[in-house]
Amino acid sequence: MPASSSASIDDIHNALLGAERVVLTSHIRPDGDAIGSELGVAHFLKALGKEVVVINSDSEPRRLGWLLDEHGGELVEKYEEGKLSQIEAFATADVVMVVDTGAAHRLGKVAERVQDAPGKKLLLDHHPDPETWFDLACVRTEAASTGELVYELIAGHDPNLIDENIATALYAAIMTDTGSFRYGATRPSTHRVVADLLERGGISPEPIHINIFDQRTRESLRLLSRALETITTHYSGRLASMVITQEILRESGAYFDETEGLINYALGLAGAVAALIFLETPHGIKVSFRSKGDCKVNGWAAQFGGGGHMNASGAYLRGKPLNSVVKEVIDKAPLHVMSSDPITAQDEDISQDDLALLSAFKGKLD
Ligand SMILES: [Mn+2]
Repeated sequence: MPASSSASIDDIHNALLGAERVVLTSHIRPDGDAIGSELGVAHFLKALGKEVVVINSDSEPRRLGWLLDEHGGELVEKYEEGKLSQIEAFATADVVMVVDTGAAHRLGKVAERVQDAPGKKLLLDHHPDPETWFDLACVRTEAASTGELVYELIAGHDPNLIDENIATALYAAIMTDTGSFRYGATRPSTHRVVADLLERGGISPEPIHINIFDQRTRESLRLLSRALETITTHYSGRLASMVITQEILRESGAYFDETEGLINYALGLAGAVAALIFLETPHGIKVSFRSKGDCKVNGWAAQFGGGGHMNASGAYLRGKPLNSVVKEVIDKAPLHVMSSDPITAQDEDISQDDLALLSAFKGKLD
C-alpha cells in the first residue's frame, strides 16, 4: 500500500482555487477530525471569497456542539432528502470535497449525491486505501489527523488566513484524533502544527479541552461505571474487552455517543496491548478495536468487514447475537495481539494454555 496516493496537497489547493462553489462533506457520525477539518477548509474558502457549504449525513456529536455554535456552525447542514437548496448545492458545485474518509459507504446518505455530482471530486484524508472514484485523492497515512493536512493546505497558501475560527477547528481536529497528542501517529510535526495554530489563532488549549472532555453528564459517568465492570481480559491480559448492552445504556440513561472513549479505559490496563468494545445497537453490534505501539488491529477489523487505522479500527456486524460476535472476534485475537518475541519458559505470567497458543501462532505474525 503506498503511503500517499497520487494527488499532492498543492493539487487539492489548485483545484479549490479554481472553484467558485464548493460542497464539503465527511463520514457518518462525524468526529472531531471530520467536523474540525470541514470547518477549517470552509473558513479558508470563505476567506478566499468562495461559496461553501458543509453537508453531512449525520449531525455532530453533542460534545462538539460548542465548536459549531461558536466557530461557524452556520456553514454546516445536516443532509435532508429532497431539500432543494442541498440538491442545488451538489448539482452546481465546481468541487465536492470529502475529508477524513475515502469510502462511499462511510458517507451515509450523501454518498450518492457526492458520487453523482457533476463537479470535481476531491479527497483529503489519512485513512489507507481510498476508493478510486475521486478525481483527485490526496491521502497521507502518516498524518495523525486530516486536520494536519488541512493546516498544510492553508498554511502552504497563506498562513495569515489562519484566524481564531480556523485555529480552533483544526486544534480540535488534531487533538481529538491524536487522543490529546498521545497516540503513536503523533509526530514532531503534529506539535509544530499545533504550536503555529495556537500562535496564529491567538487561542489557548484549555478551554477547548474543557469544552470537549469536561462536560460529562451524570448519566455518562453512570455508563462509565457500568462499563468498567464489564472489562474482561484475555490471552494473559494482552487483550481487554468491554461490552455495552442496550440494557446498560438504557439503565445508565446515557446517550449512545457517550460510549465514545470508553475503550481507552480497557486499553489503559497495564499489560494490555489491545482493547475491544462491543456496543449493542438496535440493528447490530458495533465493535471498536484499539491498540498500543506496533500491535496492528486494522487487519483484525477487516476480518469482520471493517477497517481503519493500525491502532484504531472498527467493524459493524449485523444479524448475530452479541455473545456470538464477542466470541468470534476474541477467538481471532491471537494472530493480532500475540507478541512476536521469542517465547520462553521464563515468562512466568503466561499460563501453559497461552504458551501453547503462542507457540501455535509463532511464525504467522507479521
Ligand atoms: Mn481522522
